[in-house]
Amino acid sequence: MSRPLTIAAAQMGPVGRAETRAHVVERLLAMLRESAGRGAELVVFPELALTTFFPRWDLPDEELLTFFERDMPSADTKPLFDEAERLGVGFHLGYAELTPDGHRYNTAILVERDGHVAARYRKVHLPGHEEPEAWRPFQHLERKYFEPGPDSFQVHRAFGGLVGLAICNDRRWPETYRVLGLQGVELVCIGYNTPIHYAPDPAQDRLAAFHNNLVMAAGAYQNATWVVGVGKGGVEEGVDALSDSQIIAPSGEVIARCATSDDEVVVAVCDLDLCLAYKRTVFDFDRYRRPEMYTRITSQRGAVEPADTES
Ligand code: ING
Repeated sequence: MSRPLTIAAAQMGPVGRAETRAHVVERLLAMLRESAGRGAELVVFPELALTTFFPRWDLPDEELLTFFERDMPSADTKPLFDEAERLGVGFHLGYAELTPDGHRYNTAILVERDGHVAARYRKVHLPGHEEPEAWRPFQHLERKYFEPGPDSFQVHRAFGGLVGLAICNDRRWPETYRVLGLQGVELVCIGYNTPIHYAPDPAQDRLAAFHNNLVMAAGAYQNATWVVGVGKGGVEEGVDALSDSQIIAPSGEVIARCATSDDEVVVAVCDLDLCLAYKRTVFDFDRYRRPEMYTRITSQRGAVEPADTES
């Protein structure tokens, strides 16, 4: 038995501060068509795919709000929805959302092959800082510009399987995958915009690609799910961001990986039934997990005080 789903990771190169939505959508359409031409049924685009990574600047409100979408689709993005439906291809798209009642989220949607929005997720783990910090070479003001998503990680029936969404920093937290794994997830779509330089601890910079694969491969294997991680990378407005987009099997193996820091499509046939080979053996949660033993660590640190090198 197999349930093949052909997936494209549609990585983006830099998006300029002044790049129009229409021009970005043209780039997305080109990758959508290339993906469809190579048999893809689902195309995964990055986090905040429609704009530059604007949290790198401290912006006045009037400019800040130009980076948010009030409608999805909007007049600028509708061509993407229309072409996808014409091609019978679904897609994942990350963007900055401004809701009618004024809430601002870092959002991702999953659009099925018939054009309906099968899932919408708003980023739970917001990294960075709440106010501008002058010592940084660039800002990371997601915690100022976005509210944390109000909903947890949710699995949706789509593309013949069980699909979950997560965004960027979410991929670094094991809870993200386990909350989805406990719902039987078979595919996790994750867009990211990851500056390579991590100002609070530059020693981590050299490990950006290593950590990117580490967390997604671990999440995939430990929850018996496919993971598709897709970046917007390259030097964007002077800041070098990680590309390294990849399609990861439930085994934890990378079966397709981008090789550039530009707009690049990689495609793989992902058999969703491969998840069952792990869910029914090593990660048979009902048989082997011991949740009754975990409650002591779920929400609190251990009994021993963590080493406090500050003192
Ligand atoms: N970006 C980064 C990410 O989690 C970051 C922020 C970079 C956190 C490096 C820790 C280390 O990939 C977003 N947008 O979350």
